[in-house]
Amino acid sequence: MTLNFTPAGGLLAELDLLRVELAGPVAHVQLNRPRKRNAISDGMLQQLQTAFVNLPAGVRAAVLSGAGEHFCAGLDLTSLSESTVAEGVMHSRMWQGAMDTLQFGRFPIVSSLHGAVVGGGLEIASSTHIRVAETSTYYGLPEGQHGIFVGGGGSARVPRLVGVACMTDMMLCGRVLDAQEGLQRGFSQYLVGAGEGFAKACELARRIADNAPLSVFAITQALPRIADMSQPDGLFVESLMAAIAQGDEGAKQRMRDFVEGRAAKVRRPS
Ligand code: 1HE
Repeated sequence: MTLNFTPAGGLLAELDLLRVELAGPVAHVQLNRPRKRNAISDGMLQQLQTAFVNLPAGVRAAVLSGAGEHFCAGLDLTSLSESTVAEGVMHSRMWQGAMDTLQFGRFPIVSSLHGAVVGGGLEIASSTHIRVAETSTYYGLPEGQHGIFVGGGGSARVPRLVGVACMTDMMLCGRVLDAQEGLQRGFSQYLVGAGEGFAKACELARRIADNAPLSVFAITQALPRIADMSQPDGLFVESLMAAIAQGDEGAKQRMRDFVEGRAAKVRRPS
């Protein structure tokens, strides 16, 4: 699916390390530093957070992509100079804050992955809600080889996708997963051919934008928190969230539409 994107204006147009464009309820944010393989400097990280906080109120889903041959080469290693331990902690907290902005923001994000998705690039992808990978995609955590550790929420999010054992292998042994392994293990939910990722991500974002807002809120905000709770606590929160979502007038209309034969049925995949 192709959407008719137009460049965003105002503050969003000033973010020189990103490209931000809008098509109705769908926004597209692109990491736009291809000559450095979209390596994330502090300034770029701040721009990413600024973009997602400042997208217009009408945006209901976003696509995140990377310009050039790779999605993202991770942390800009030139910035990891002679920092002190205290600066290292604050730097990691800054990354974590930006990644929380993506995961727990106002709308779901579909990332369109290709080429290298490594280090902080994988932490960014892991903070999005749906990941579409092209066949060129590969996943790595070279932090282990660089003598450092993940710092952008990777230790919390990556094991929730692929498990602690897989992440340990990637970091200790330098294991790199290709697109097929990434799909099988849970890095991506979709695998598509070369050059097809952005269109697929747009199609999914457009579909997400049609969902009822409180249902989307429950899925993106309540679901990951419930998964972290004990089962009795999670079930209690689930009941509250279910009642809130179904009490919404939009949800009631959708259920009337189904009962009265106006809504689509669930079909077997073709
Ligand atoms: C960079 C970076 C970078 C490329 N920081 N400058 N991430 C990594 O350990 C990955 C390091 N990068 C690579 O392994 C490769 O560059 C890629 C596999 C991503 C791409 O390879 P390739 O052959 O397409 O490009 P290239 O020739 O290696 O790089 C092109 C330029 O981008 C080159 O600069 P130039 O001035 O010589 O042209 C590279 O130096 C530059 N470049 N990647 C800075 N990462 C919150 S904590 C997160 C911790 C981490 O993310 S650690 C993992 C860091």
